[in-house]
Amino acid sequence: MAMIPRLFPGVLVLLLGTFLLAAPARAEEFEVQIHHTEVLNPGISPRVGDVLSFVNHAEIAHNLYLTYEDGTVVTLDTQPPGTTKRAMLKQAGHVIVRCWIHPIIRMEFDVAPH
Ligand SMILES: [Cu+2]
Repeated sequence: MAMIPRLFPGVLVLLLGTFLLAAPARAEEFEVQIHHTEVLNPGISPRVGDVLSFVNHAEIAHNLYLTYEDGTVVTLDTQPPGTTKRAMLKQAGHVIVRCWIHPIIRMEFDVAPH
């Protein structure tokens, strides 16, 4: 009977260790600022599952879209001044961010596998 209390903490530590090893890496969020004619690339190195939050610092609306390497396009819809749009990165590989309204806007980065 006295063995059970002594074993119990050990089992808990084992369970906790298994849980920590099995837990997926936490997703990160990267902030990207948009101005009138450019998206400021902060030199991000995101992974699949991470989130990019685009903050519109311009006094004009933008409508950003992401193009993945396989041609998949994700549109973030119209983004009025002062608003933030978030995009969760779905695929590894090269991604290009452009604006439907202002073709001069362009930002590129690579997404690492999770
Ligand atoms: Cu724009």
